[in-house]
Amino acid sequence: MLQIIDKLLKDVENFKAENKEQVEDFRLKFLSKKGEISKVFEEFRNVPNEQKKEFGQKINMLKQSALAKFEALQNNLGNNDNDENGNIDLSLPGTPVELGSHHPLSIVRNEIIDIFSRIGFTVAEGPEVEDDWHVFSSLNFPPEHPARDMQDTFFIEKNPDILLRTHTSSVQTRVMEHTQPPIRSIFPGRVFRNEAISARAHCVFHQIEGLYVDTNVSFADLKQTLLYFAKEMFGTSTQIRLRPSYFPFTEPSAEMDISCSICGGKGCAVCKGTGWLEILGCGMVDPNVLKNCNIDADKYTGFAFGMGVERIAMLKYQVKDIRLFFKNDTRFIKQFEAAK
Ligand code: 2NL
Repeated sequence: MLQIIDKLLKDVENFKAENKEQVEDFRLKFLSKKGEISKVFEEFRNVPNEQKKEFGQKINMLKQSALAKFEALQNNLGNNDNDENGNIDLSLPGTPVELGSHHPLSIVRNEIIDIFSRIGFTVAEGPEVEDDWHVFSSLNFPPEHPARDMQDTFFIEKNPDILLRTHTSSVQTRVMEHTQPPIRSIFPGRVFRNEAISARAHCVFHQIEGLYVDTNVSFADLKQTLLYFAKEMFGTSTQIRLRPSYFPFTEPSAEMDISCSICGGKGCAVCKGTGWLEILGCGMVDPNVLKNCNIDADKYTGFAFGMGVERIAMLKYQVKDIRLFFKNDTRFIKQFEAAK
């Protein structure tokens, strides 16, 4: 029986087909219910137990090589674009390349970067694994501030000085430490918080912060810059309002709302009837922060702001669950914008 299998292996290997009929002959001879390989499988029953392993492997190999050969024969015929003289027809259309699409978070991030680039902001990036100084201490976080808590911050290997950044402000500190004003930059990046994952919160998300430091930078500059941003991002009829707030690194601080882009401010389900949507936090850079970064706080002032990219994308595209951005389900992510 081993000889039969070896012979069949050779026959399969040497089989040549020039047309569809011959490919079908191959299938009938080797792979059909009454074909040679089925016969070998039937014979297998009579093989003594101690030889079953060796025979079984051989028969399976024969079947696999016949299947592969069958596929190869079919492909050869299918892909044969040559004419009867063997010349290739170069006028045939090529196989189309399927284009991917941009992730909705990339689309929104690029749009925000674009809007601020048009008024002279540059882009800066920095490390995701940071030290306490750049994430907290330089930014005026008191030692006992709750954001430093294990419950909010991911620490690396029990070393309380090495952590995953909880905001991109650490990049601003790095830029200010090495650059004298004027500074006008935005800082996009991934940030990490030790939070339970839900429809509204994720432990990894994206921020874009902005910083403008120069002589005579005022709260009016902050308001005008953010009004320009809101109108570019959400439409020219968008209005903004600022509500007093608190951040350790800015004083005064505010939260900015835009008039609801869905109902235009009349009140709807998205803005919960208020007509306003909160989109970012901002304020005048606390002089302590400037001093910590070797910038003369008597000479210079600055404003800063920060926003969550997921929040803006959820508003823009009416996405109800933040987890959709991280699943990489192509049925979701291909809906937004085709790659160009
Ligand atoms: C928010 C609020 C904010 C900043 C971020 C900042 C950075 C430096 C100095 C001063 Cl280096 N401020 N960033 C300021 C105000 C608000 O983010 O809710 N973000 C999602």
